[in-house]
Amino acid sequence: MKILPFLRLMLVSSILFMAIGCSSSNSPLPTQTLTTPAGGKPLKTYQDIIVGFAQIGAESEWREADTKSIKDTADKLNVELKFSDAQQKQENQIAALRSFIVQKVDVIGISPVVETGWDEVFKEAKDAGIPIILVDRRADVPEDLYVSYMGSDFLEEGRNAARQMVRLTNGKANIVELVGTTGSAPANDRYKGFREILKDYPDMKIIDSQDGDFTRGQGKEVMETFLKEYGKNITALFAHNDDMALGAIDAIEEYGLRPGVDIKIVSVDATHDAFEAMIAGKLNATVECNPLLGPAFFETALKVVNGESVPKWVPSKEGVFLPFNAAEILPTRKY
Ligand code: GYE
Repeated sequence: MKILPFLRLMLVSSILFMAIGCSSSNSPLPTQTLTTPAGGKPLKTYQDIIVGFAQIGAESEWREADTKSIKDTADKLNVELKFSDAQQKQENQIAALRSFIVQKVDVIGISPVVETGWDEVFKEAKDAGIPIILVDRRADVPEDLYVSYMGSDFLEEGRNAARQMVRLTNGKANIVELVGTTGSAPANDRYKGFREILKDYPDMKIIDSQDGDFTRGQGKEVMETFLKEYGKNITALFAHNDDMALGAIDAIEEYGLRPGVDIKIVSVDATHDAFEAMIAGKLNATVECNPLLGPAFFETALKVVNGESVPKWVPSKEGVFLPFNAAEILPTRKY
């Protein structure tokens, strides 16, 4: 059959267009028909994979938003999700990982409660051929024991908190610090990053620093002991998360001082409640830490199952929020 040159051109370009469309990783993957570029095994879709997720617990507003993001994304994509809540205990997370291995899940996601002590169980997953993705918190293990880490730059968060503190106190303060869970990546790095900046300000003194376990209850209790010991000498508080800052705000008010005025307060996360506290003038700054990691996690999980390469670190993009426009920004916040 004779085809007009114009028609032939259209035919060729539409075949080309279809081919490019099929190979794009953003297009929805139809079941069965797709094969890997090498022409080997059929590619898997979200509906084909089983994912195990070992969550830390429900210690903070941040963690609740993170869990919701993971569960909602699994529902939306139709991924079979096996979710475990470790109640903030490493041994429970290790047990969850072992049970995921027995259940032969395709991928494991984990937010390790602390940084160390993971080598053995991660190796068991590797030997079983199950890739591990670190979500939110890092683990101190050799790089071959996990495929990707997605989460924040906690060191930079600590530095940003210190920059805000210097600004708020004009470089002169007696600071108390509420540290996150001992041994956890965000606590270790926020602690370090904060000091990195303060070392250039000799009048910024950290007079005490104690573990508040990232919870509101502990934040309040530890702040009470700080106040009992140092009273009005405290001029600033750095809390490693908003929940501890909010607990401390209660303690400061009960003690008879004005949070945000007598004691300048900087924390991390940028949750709804922290925005409310800024609007009320009780919190002076919050450094953003994004918990909405579900979509990126499942996208990475599917790529890993299909043998695609993924970056070793997917950093979150984050800013700092201040009281002056908190009321305007709050309605746009997603956690
Ligand atoms: O800042 C805190 C939570 O690991 C980044 O854990 C997370 C931290 C977050 O409990 O609120």
